[in-house]
Amino acid sequence: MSDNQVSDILAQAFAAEGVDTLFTLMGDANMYWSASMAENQKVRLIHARHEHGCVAMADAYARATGKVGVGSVTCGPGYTQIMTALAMAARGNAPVVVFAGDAPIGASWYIQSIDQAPLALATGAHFVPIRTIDRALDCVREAFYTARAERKPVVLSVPLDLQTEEFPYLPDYAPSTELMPRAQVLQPDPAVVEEIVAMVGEAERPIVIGGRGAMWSGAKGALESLAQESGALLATTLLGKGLFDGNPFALDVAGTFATDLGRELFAESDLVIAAGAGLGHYTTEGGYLFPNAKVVRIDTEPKGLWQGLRTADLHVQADAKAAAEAIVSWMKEKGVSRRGWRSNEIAERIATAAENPDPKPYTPTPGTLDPRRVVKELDAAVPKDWDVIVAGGHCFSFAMTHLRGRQAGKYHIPIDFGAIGSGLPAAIGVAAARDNGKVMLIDGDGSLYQHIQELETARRHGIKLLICIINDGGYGAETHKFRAHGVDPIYATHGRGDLAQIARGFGLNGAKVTSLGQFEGLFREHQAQDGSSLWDVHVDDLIPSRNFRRVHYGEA
Ligand SMILES: Cc1ncc(C[n+]2csc(CCOP(=O)(O)OP(=O)(O)O)c2C)c(N)n1
Repeated sequence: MSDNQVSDILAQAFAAEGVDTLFTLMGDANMYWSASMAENQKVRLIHARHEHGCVAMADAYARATGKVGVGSVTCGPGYTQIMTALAMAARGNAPVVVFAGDAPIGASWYIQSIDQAPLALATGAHFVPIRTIDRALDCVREAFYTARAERKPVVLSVPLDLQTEEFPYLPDYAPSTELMPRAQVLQPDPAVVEEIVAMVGEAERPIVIGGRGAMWSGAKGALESLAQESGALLATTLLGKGLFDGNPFALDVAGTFATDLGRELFAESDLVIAAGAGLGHYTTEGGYLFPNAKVVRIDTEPKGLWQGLRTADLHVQADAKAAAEAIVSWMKEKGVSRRGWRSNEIAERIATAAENPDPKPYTPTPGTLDPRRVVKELDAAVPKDWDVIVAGGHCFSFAMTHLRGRQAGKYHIPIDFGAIGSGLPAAIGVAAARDNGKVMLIDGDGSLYQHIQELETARRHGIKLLICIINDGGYGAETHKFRAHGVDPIYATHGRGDLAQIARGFGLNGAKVTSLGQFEGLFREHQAQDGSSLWDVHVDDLIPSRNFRRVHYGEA
């Protein structure tokens, strides 16, 4: 293979950006570059079976590592397949670069040509077209710079005829990392800190919410001290789940997936301090979760209007940890220390709710299981240091409500665009990032079927996954909505099939689970075996989750 063809020089530049893993599906417009990444640059290639998988894997890899995730697709139909994954990465602020081969610019007609830019832009991705060899390396740098600096997906569009030309210059590539402004800790304005301390001094029932930004800033300890000093309870956004696990005053997730107790206490709250948390639609239940609270929002990029909502009464433009520390130190200076919510009684109520977040009794239909008990048993059987990917429709609610005791950053939730189907690709991306065989996917049967072909990818690459499918025999989210509206759920019911057998057909281990008490044994078997395992867990499609009962069935 030559080493000064444009495709080789571009591969060199990608390697200089620190790329060590590439998720690709090859065609005319990206195959030589992909091969050069593997052969000349010694990058690990993971060959997906559908282009959606390439980008969804790169997205999950990026979120799990904090590095830029790189995917690649060929032109035309290879490219149009990735729209959902690009939109997900854009909504989730994932730094991803997609090397998208493009039709030859020198051709009068090409069967696979399509205008790539508007498609990328519509998803929220940035678009960088290479159109001359002179600027090819500048374009790679811009793509990586934008992905890193703006935390978004970038499509680097590279016509196939340019790639096969000789590169006429001495390759001289300065990676985007050399241009990145050094990360700095944004300190809060002391006048704003003073205002917050005055608010804390008057609050009786404050709650501190930590989100993904708080996790990134390492603010856990500082926010726990702030809550301690101000007598506050703690909660997280969905993406921050786990941040305060173990703290006796932590309510788990705020918003749609909150426990009944969490909702009750939020309704009584008179001050919410949110750090690194968007306070969007789901976290605040469209603005109705804490109607009586004054709201302070700490963020490096404050947004007064977000998802159509007024997010806060007072904004602090600062790093979450720095702001929490500054507030606590000013409280000490002023002698402000509050008892607020903090009592043994509240801690006991929180512990009881955590033990059994949804106690409503149901008797499962014979041959099926209560999905709540399934998730709790699974949670107990799988060690807490494992990464867990949660996807699917209705079953997502069970998992997010009943999984406990895992640190923030261990949960991976590929649902930013409200799309099903990305659980398996995301699990492969996380597994590639971790390389430790400690990755579990919890997904629905409908979601799995959308990209079931990636089971073969996992097998072929020797990726060890534990896949637990909450199989309710159809599109549970839809069957429950149909039932709640008096419509026959038959249209969303497909039958449970034999997923264990299908998994075996792909070369994985497969087990059907129709009784409780099996997960510990199955887990030991999984650990002892090579390769991935799929557990097809038959659950009752008649048992609605707590939030579906509330949102769709009108239960109080
Ligand atoms: C890409 C995409 N197609 C369709 C939908 C609509 N949808 C939402 S939930 C759902 C059912 C998912 O079924 P499954 O993964 O088995 O989870 P369950 O709801 O049964 O727990 C569907 C089809 C969607 N959100 N995304």
